Amino acid sequence: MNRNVIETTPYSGQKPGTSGLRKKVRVFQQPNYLENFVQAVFDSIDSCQGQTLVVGGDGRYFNREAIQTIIKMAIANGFERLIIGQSGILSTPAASCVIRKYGAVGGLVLSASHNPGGPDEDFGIKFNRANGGPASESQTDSIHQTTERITRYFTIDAEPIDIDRVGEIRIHDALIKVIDPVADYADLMQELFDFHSMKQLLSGTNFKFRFDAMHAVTGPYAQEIFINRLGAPKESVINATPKDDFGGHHPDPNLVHAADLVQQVNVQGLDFGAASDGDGDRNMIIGHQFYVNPCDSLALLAANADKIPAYANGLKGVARSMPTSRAVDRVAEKLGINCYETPTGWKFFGNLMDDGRISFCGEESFGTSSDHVREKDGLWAVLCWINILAATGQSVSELVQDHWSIYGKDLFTRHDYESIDSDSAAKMMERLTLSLDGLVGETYHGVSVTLADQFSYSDPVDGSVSHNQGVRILLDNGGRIVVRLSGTGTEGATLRVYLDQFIEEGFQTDTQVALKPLIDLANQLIGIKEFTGRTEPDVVT
Ligand code: VG1
Ligand code: CO
Repeated sequence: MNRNVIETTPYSGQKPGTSGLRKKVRVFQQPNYLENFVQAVFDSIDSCQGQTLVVGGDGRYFNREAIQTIIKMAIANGFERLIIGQSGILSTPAASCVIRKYGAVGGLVLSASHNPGGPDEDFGIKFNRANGGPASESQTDSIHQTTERITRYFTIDAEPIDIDRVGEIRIHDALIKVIDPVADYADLMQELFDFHSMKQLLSGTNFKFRFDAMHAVTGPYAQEIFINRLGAPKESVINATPKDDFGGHHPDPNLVHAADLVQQVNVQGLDFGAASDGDGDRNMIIGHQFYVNPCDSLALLAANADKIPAYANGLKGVARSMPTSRAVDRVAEKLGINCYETPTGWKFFGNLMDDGRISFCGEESFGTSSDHVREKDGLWAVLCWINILAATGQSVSELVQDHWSIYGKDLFTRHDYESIDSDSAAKMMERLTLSLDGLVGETYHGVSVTLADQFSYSDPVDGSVSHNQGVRILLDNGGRIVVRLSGTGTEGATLRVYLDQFIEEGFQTDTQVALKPLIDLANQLIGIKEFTGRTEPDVVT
């Protein structure tokens, strides 16, 4: 094999964020930009020689070019087997499943998740390790350090590979397997759930369901699972063809961006609606005229896990990201299992699962999953709901309201301020952090601050410590304010303010109205208007 050693020079800023490296497509299209990062990933692996690498993505613009580049570099770096999703498609959870199933040393997932796609939009790349989960912080730090001093990368001369046909291609010593991106994942889902009763529900005439794939990666998965295997009518899956620009929309499953789905469910009187994001790891759950907050969804799934065959013997434990409401903690307490609180991002759940400490975990940002893979998994969450709906015969709203009547309700909202000036955002966070010590014991409209700190996480499995994972302000009336800057944006900074409050009655109250005093206090303590000039958030979830 003729391995070409190509000289290169570093780009600054190739630092993976909450979930991989995300930049504008045009940034990735600069000469050697992608190559530098991919080589740094390969250099972070002990040895690529003879190993298996999985490659796939959410089908967004630039995926195909990136895959051709990666194939040649992977072969030059000594990989012996490459597993590639047909047409470059692999949802994030499917990539995790395939890495685990075929004993790969890791995988490259090409996605910027729910961020828009197209020539002027976003691209991203993340490395998942042998357990199928996101690279650890220490590994992404080492990748970043390598990109800052990189001088060369390896590649070979080869014609573009046909990735649209399932089959095997040999180049030099490497075997390239183009696989059906759906089959392994769909088989895994079939092992976990009670497909028999779910099929009765979905193929019957009493239950109407709609899934919105948002022109993103889950279309083919949803068609195979819901329609082919579970017998749902064809019209159950909408926007099912992946497009490289997601049809010009944000493939982000929330009430704003999945408004069509919400309208169909409400106007047509459907029983259950769900949507997933660009790379298939997020989920939104709605019933008729009823929105399920993701924090509640996690708690409810944990409380009802005994109805799902794979989890019927009990959960080992649960975990949630720090900004996620404490609804699942209440379930864990009742079940007598541990509940872990981790920083934002899926990379912190992997160790807990590998160590057998947790079965379910989730984030407020529409992410829920279990130890069947090491990523969050949108369709898995939807299937959990269908399984529970089939087992109980209850509606979405009945299930949630029953849950609240047992556990109480954690009102939760997140306010995002997008594309704010990065320097102002940094100054605002600095000022807030410096003020924390003085906040404890202060009283605002009769409510006192009991704790104010920057969240640090000590991983109980490997002992690593992650500092500065977001500001927490706890109040003596059960309220909580969490503040952090996003690590997935590609333009300026995004401020996320998370607000939650536990209540034991009055569950029908409007969340924004009920949380208004907390929202006002947060705005005042953070100084949002003062530092950013903004008076209203851009997105409220
Ligand atoms: C956001 C969410 C976080 C999630 C991450 C990746 O990160 O808040 O909970 O894990 O996106 O999800 P940030 O740093 O912007 O808040 V995905 O579906 O975008 O890969
Ligand atoms: Co995603």
